[in-house]
Amino acid sequence: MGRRRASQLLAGYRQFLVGRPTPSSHEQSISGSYWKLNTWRPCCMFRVSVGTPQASNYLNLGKTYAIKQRSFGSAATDIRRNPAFSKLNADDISYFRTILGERNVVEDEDRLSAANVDWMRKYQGSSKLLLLPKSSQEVSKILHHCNSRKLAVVPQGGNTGLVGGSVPVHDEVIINLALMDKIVSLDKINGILVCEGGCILENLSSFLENEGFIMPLDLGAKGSCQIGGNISTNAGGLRFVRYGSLHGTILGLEVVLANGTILDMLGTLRKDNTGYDLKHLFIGSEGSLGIVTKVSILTPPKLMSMNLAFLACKDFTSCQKLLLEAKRALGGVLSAFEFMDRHSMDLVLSHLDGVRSPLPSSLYNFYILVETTGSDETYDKTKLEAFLLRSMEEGLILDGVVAQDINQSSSFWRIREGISEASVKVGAVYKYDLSLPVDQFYGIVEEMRNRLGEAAKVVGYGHLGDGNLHLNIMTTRYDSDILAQIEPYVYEWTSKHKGSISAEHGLGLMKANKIHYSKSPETVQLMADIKKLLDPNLILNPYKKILDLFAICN
Ligand code: FAD
Ligand code: 2HG
Ligand code: ZN
Repeated sequence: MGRRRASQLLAGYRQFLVGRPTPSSHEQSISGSYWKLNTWRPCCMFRVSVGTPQASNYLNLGKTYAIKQRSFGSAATDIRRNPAFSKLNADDISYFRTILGERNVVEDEDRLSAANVDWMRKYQGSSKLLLLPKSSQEVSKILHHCNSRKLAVVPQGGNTGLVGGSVPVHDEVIINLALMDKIVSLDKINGILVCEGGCILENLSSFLENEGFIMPLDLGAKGSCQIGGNISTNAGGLRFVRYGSLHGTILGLEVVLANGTILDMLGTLRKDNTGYDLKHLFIGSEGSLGIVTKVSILTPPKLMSMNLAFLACKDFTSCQKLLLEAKRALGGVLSAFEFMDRHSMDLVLSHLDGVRSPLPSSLYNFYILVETTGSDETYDKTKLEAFLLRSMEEGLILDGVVAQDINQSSSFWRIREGISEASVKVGAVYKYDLSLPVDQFYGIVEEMRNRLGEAAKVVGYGHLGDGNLHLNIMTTRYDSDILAQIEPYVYEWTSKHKGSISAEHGLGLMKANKIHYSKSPETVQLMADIKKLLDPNLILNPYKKILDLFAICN
């Protein structure tokens, strides 16, 4: 892009501060500094049919156990029920009623059918019981009972997970923390929030923003996902590039173990080197080691100025160079660097109502969203301007626009955050969430597109700033021939390029038997030993995470 176009773009540029909509006024106020991205609730957005699995195979997991499974998009949808687990009986139900009360022991079919199926409507269980505890003590009593009776359980949060981890495979008892949604405390000097595990992420964000802080994580599912679910999946999301992993921002946890022990690790200290830092075991453990009931989290201060640029690039090399340039030029104010290809844009424009491209004159090969968040309006603006100008002069950016107000910024984010929602509207979607070195990032998308030809729509998007690619492959219905062309190719490719087959979504049911692509046998064995130590009866979220555990332990 020449200097003329660059100056046209920058002429339209101005710093924007947005006011917090209050119940009485939705006016944006220049004196305010509140920023809110879209608040849509993904669970309510759509329902799709997923087709019927047509093939099955037997997966041999070592000498000790053979598990029958059907496989679509890695979904092990027909795993044999572990015969060691008991079946629920009337005495169990009565006991749960005595500790939780009648209302919070749910057997209602409609409520159960919603809790039995995941957000994509791809994984479905047949649980007969949903429990809604109101305190850690109630969770403890439930687990103590389930453990002594060998009743399998599945911890469930907002049920927005994308790997089938949050729904039962068979008749596991569902324990959902939705009623444990209290804020316990906020240290306003240090920004340390303590809350219960069932708090909805967006509610925590709103609470904190009123108090001058923000949550260090933000994701498209914020209106439904729970902080306990975020921690259990070690969710990444849109602010990771700035605030890093939950392994860094979580200061403490309270966790209830399989036998009902309440493990108090709810520290609020930044530094504490007394013994092993066990909370890290539970961050990302996907409900397989314990139920996260309370959380202590370090929250950054809310900063006053935010800018969002929506940029177009001609090729992936330009996107890569732009990332380096953004890190160099924007340094500490860079708060998001998100990426999507033209196929992702096309998908969103075709499937989501009311979405328009901010750069409508052309469909470009690649799009990047660059967000800055800082405390000095003039300084931040100068930095962004210099970055945009230089990048345009170097030809890294073909076209671009900077949001002028909160509506524009919300509409830019809607495109990026709407890709998941659009992907499931096609019919069947095979989702891969890969960590890759940035120079290898887009190679697998092109390879899959060539490999599948007209048979599927292949889109690539994600958190380029973190080296996290979302590869989504869509067809009108699930098909074993398509799957055979995708897997194990994608996993082998990722492993060969020293990537990870799960950057942020976890293994869940989808990748329960794929861990070896990213972890050594010795590492997996130690994980199995830890699981056996903490959950000897394997009641917590069985058949997920590391399917081999099931084999190893039986
Ligand atoms: P659930 O889906 O209910 O559960 C997820 C896992 O955690 C399950 O294994 C479950 O057993 C376990 N679990 C839940 N609560 C607890 C608890 N209290 N204790 C122990 N285990 C528990 N993920 C990202 O990382 N980054 C993103 O940017 C992102 N964007 C998304 C956008 C959309 C539109 C959608 C639908 C999903 C997105 N996700 C993203 C995936 C998902 O939202 C996250 O994994 C989220 O952290 C899951 O939280 P949840 O409360 O819905 O957990
Ligand atoms: C995102 O970054 C989420 O939008 C979802 O992690 C990715 O749906 C997906 O594949
Ligand atoms: Zn993501």
